[in-house]
Amino acid sequence: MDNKLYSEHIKLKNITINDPFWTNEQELVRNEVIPYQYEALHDRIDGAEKSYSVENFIKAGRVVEKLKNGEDVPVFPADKWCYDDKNTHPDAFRGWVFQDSDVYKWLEAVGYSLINHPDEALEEKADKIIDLICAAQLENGYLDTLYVINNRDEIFSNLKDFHELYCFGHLAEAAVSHYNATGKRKILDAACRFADLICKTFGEDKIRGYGGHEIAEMALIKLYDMTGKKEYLETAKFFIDERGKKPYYYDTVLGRTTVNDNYHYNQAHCEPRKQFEAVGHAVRGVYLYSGMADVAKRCNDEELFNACKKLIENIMHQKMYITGGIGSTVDGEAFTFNYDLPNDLAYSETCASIGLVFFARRMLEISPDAEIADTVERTLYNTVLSGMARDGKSFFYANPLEVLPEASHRDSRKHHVKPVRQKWFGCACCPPNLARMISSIGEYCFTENNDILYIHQFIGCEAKAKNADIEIISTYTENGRVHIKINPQKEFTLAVRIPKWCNNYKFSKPCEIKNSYAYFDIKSETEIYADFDMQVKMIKCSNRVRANIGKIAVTRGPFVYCIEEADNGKSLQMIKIKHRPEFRTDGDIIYAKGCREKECDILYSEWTNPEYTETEIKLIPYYKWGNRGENEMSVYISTL
Ligand code: FUB
Ligand code: ZN
Repeated sequence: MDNKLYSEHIKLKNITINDPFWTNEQELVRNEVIPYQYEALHDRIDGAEKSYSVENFIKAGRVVEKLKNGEDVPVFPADKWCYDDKNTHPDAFRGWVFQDSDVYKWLEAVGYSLINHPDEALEEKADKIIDLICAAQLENGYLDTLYVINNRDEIFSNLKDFHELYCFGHLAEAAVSHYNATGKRKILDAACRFADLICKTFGEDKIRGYGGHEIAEMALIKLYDMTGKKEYLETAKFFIDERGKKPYYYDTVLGRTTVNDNYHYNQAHCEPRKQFEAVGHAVRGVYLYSGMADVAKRCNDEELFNACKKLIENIMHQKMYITGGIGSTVDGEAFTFNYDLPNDLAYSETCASIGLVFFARRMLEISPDAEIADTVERTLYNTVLSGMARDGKSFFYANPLEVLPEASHRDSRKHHVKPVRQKWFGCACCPPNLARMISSIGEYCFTENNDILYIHQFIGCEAKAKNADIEIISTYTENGRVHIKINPQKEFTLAVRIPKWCNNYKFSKPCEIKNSYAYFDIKSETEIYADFDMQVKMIKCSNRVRANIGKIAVTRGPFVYCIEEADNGKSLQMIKIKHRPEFRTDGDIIYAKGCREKECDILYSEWTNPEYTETEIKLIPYYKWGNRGENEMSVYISTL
């Protein structure tokens, strides 16, 4: 790890996306998701689960006003993860303890969207939300509606469960995005005031705690990068270094004298720099690892970077679905053990894949690695996009690789596996996370240092890099073709990722191939055509994954494919694909020769050769599944 080679991503304000595939996704977010979520946050969507988020900010604002006027404010218990409207006093906080974060994520997405596409009306809505948020901030900078409304004496008393540092993290990320978009400081100043309070509260000779749901680490780094205030970096590093030290803070605070809990769920079972296997709640994990990579880079901390490297390798090689999903179990929304990747029970939370992209991009900034960039691609084009319906109006939280609607309805172990996307969720972390990810997709395409510009993702855009103006004209998702125009201000090296899925590629200019990047010396205005052959492939999974023995998955370019009942009839488990079938493509549909095994209702009978009928299997990209009503779906197909 040589700090001279550290890179940065190109910031959103220097990128204009213009891509036949992603522009459409961004427009869906801008025109559908952001307005829809605004309504959801205000509880104005019929039939959707209540959010209460805006209501909580309004209530907290009233409390702050009363406190300023010296009026009495009632105290309500702050003792649950979720406060429903049946058993909650009308003036008390409602919803999940982290409900504020949904507003912040919406605001962050709005910031990115405004950078891409100025919109006065949307900016006005954001300003109104910002006024509500800022009105809910206590004089000392504290800002979390749960405690502001319910019980100000218990602030920071349950860091393990109650998400104050998590909500702070999302506030800070929203603030940076909004400031970058508008130059307005109101929410940024509010976030910095809360950050200052956090820095004053936590540290060596102060409270030696850390958040049960990580994100404050990477959020503090965003504030540090923006303000240069070293306390933000120090506190982010403190949160990482303190985590998992014995005696455990979470035991100490509960007055426990013996270690009677294990904190794998919170990645607090041991010090992060000694963590080499991804464990616990998957979103928390990848948010922590993102913060670790951020700190490793800024502090040139090789030990921390090595832990990050082991963690990402463990994820990519043993704990990630072919779709880029992570977290195999609903129990704790968590990673399980190596090669445990069940298809029908998969949790694979949308947020976890988004967090994996955050982590991967930070790793690329430290050290370019085509496998990590491939992982970003795998994750974005599959699990991230499958989280949102094609009309942008409904969402998946869990992203299974096999669905039988009857099982989802009748087997409680599979209640998390929804056969159709939901309008909204009481715990609505995923939809606004998707909105911020898709709106900021440009930040995942390039990294650069003074000498080398890396193109990791082939998304059509115009970008202002350190040494050049770049234009990418891309039909990558359709036919693997990318046209790169470079107008350099000085000589530099351009490195273009060669996707792992591609066996045959061509570049129109001479280059040196090293570690799956093609390196070009750029001395003057240049155009490069890259052609990546988008062959349809059958992919096998390690035979250590029990669920996939005798099965294959079909991929084309960055897309993983699946079969759905709407195209192939019920009982998808009867469909068998031939060993090396001829594939036929029509747009983004793939057809393959296969057959269907005859169904047998007798539970047990003596074995005979199965009977088959020939059939044509129709496959669609995984991210598009579930857009035609409830039906069976499977990524893996049995081979004949
Ligand atoms: O705890 C906040 C969010 O709720 C997590 O990131 C999600 O996994 C869900 O548990
Ligand atoms: Zn989520």
